[in-house]
Amino acid sequence: MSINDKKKNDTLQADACTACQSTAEMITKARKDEVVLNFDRAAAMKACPIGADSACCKHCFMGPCRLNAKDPYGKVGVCGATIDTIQARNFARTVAGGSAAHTDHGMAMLDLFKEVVNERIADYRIKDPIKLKEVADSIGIDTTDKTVKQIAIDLYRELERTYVQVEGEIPFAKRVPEKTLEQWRKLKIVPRGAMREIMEMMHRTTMGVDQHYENITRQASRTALSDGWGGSMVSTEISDILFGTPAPVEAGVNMGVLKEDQVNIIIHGHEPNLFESMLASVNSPVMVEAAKEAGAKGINLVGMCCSGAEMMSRHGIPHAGNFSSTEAILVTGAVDAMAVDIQCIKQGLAAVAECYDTPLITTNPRCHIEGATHIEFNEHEPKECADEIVIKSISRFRGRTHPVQIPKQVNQGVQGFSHEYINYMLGGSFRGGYTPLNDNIINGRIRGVAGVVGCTNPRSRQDDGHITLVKELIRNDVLVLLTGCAQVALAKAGFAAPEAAVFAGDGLQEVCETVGMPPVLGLGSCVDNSRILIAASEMVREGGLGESLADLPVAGAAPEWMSEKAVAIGQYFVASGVFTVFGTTFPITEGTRFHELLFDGLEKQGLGKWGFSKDPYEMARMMIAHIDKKRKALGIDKARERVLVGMDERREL
Ligand code: NFS
Ligand code: SF4
Repeated sequence: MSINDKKKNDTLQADACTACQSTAEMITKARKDEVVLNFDRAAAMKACPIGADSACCKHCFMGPCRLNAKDPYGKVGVCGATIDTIQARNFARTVAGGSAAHTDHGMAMLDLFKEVVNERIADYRIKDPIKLKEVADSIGIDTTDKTVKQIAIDLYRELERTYVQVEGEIPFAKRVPEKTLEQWRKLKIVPRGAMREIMEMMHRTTMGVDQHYENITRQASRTALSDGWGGSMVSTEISDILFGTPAPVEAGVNMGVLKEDQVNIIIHGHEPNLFESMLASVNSPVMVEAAKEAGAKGINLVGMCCSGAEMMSRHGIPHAGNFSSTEAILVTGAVDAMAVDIQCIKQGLAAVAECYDTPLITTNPRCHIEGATHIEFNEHEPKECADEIVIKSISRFRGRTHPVQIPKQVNQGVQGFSHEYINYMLGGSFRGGYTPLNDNIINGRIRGVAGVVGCTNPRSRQDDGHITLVKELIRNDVLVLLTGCAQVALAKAGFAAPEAAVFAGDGLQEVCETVGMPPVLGLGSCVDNSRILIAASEMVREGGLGESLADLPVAGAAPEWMSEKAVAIGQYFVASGVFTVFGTTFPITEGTRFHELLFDGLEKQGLGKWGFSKDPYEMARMMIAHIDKKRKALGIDKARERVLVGMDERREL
């Protein structure tokens, strides 16, 4: 970008870019420092309108072909492909890309698990043997009289099928409520193995293969389900087994978690193993001593994005911010190293890191970045890489030349609500049944449950969509489950604190106050969206709320999404039976048959459906209307009226 363009962008107020005060402070500083950030690049890069409508195809080179979204049926591609084929193929490939990311991450976790079980890695061990047994039991592995190691070996072998199985159903299909699974079987969308589904998806969307949008979408569902009930779920369950199942823990969030007088290291990415090893390394006496010698009071390890959300949920590690803030935080001048692994890592980080002499370190063989230092993380010798990152950060601290300006905000809150804990907290026994949650829904104190997830996107004001939507939902007694960047957005806005229950409607507030929980529950990273699927399945199994996932008074949303992974998540929620509403943008041409299928037709097949609105209030309205529709179908709409009248009467007294 030229300096002139940049000056033009400077007129864009920082506050218009973000609802996060610390990020706004850093945008302003960046402009003074003449450093270009993601927000500036978004303003300079007008989104391609044809791509935004998903009306173009470059799957072969008779094209690339552009159709006209204003007259969608007025034209076809050189091969004759219609707007519906083109959109369905684009959508399906997005799902395949997102699913590949989650399942490859999950498979890496399973590889790690195998090495730990076979005692080839000394640095990690099975931390939660109870969860190990539960997961094994849940997919029909006989665990009686078996040692932890035997169960672990059996579990490894079974879960490997999630990826490599050629025929049959993935192991976690056993967790799907029967009626939902029946529907999937009827539609032939029960996933075999993720590799097979993704491969077939890529094949079918290449030039001249599947040219019926309904058939393409069916395979997109199957592929997405191999992520949600496959790769992502394996990732969550194995990470819990290896590193511990989260339980509520207090954590500080926002840029103020950086410390001026300490060596600050940021870990940003998605796999917990790098982060776990960094934790060991920064606490080792040798490293702490070295930091002190360099004049630091200590070493401060903080997270960003999804692995940060996971570590915050599991161990209470401080979290510095979500996706849109990863460049802005470098502008503090206080970051002595940023180490990254995979996913959501902007290449733009390299240029910003260079401006502040912050070492940017890539660690995963899958993700190198031009201009960054690559120190490969080997889980057999994790200390090597982790220690080197710490040493680099200490030397950056010693030689700090840039003035340091750290925004002051830190928001304390409670994180770490695994589905196991949600049930326990609401009055059940840890790892028991879901009766209390169901009871509170049936009696109307809780109207329904919403999962609000996904990214931030510089195409909409950072955090604003998340906060506005969630405020509306809790005000209307909808219990909100959060993951990833959404979880961090709400934590920064103060909603992870139990005191935030005052923003909830009367019924939800009463439940929150009784148990001492915040009105929004943070579950961890994006792969931990699988916890929402498990919680929803438990609700069905518990009884009283219908027989399939599609019967539940629940809804999902990703108000500020940007990643292919978000579309994969959306499609596995939809295919699981959940109404899922996206904000910011949606790659589709309205008024087409494909649009009709996603936003209506899928529901008629017994699945969920998509919704879209740029307005978070409208998103909330759509979700609440859906929840009420489901309550009515279940015959529990009257109960809620009674509870609310009861609360008013109590007030009067
Ligand atoms: Ni999930 Fe989005 Fe990335 Fe995490 Fe954040 S941007 S799709 S929330 S860090 S994966
Ligand atoms: Fe054009 Fe068809 Fe080739 Fe796509 S596959 S680029 S629509 S000719």
